Amino acid sequence: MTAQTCILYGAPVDSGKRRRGCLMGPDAYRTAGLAEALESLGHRIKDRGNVTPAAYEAKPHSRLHALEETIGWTEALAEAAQAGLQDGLPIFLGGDHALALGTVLGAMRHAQAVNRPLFVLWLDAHSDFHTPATTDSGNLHGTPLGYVTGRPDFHGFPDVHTPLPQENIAIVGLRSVDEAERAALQETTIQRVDMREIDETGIARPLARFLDQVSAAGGMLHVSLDVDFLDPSVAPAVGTTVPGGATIREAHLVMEMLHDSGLMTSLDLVELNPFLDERGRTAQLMVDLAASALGRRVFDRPTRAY
Ligand code: B3U
Ligand code: MN
Ligand code: MN
Repeated sequence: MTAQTCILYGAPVDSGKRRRGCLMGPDAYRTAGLAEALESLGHRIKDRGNVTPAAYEAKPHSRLHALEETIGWTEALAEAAQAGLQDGLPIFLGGDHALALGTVLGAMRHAQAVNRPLFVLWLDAHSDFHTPATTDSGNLHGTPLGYVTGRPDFHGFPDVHTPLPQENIAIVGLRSVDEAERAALQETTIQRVDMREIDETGIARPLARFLDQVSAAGGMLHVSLDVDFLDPSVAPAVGTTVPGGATIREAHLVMEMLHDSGLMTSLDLVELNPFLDERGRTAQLMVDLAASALGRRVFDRPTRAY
């Protein structure tokens, strides 16, 4: 296994929705031993502490929750992601999914600077494809994929100069998609793997298809893991529980395949709300999944096609 330099950034973003608690995520991951787990796999760990949002002035909005704060986070996290990618494999300890407005933007800037295509694997019950104009909830954690693909109405956010190509995105684990998102997604070439497809074919097949595409293009791969990708019976520490999610075994298999592919270049761990956890079990599971993505395994085995 190749040793990596893993760069940890706490991203205590809690502005992407109304229910509070994700700001405690970075502390929970550190308490659950993320750095130690990755270190024991032979990696070098640099913990750069917590990112803080760029200065902002909050204004009252009738529809969008904490818009200015989320813009401040987007600016700061895009810079952190760019800096982290220059030095190793950045891992963002969230924080809610609004943090990905910044981390994916930073990864896009980095990929452009090194002249490589960027791919995004979105492991989530939701499609997070809203724009500020289409969201019913006003919660900006439901918008990052809309933002990075260049959808309109992200006023005040950093400009997305070159949008992420739709065909470079796969969303896996879908089971809660709003009508406006569904209509917009169906007009795109974003790869959508819902729970029905996972039940019918297993999770390995669609994932292998996507990883082959990343590999063939010589791409970088940003992975965004939302706690609600998992079934709430095994990962209760999340505000937006949707039954019928991935099992622990499916999630580990995804992470193990990511490791075997050698393609992952940055990782978000998002939506952990430690206030809702049961004796730390969700934080621990997320740490274990990160460890699988960085090479933890029961036995070595030859790489094989799926
Ligand atoms: N699509 C809904 C629900 C949602 C999106 N992301 C999460 N929940 N975690 C919305 O509010 O945009
Ligand atoms: Mn999400
Ligand atoms: Mn979600």
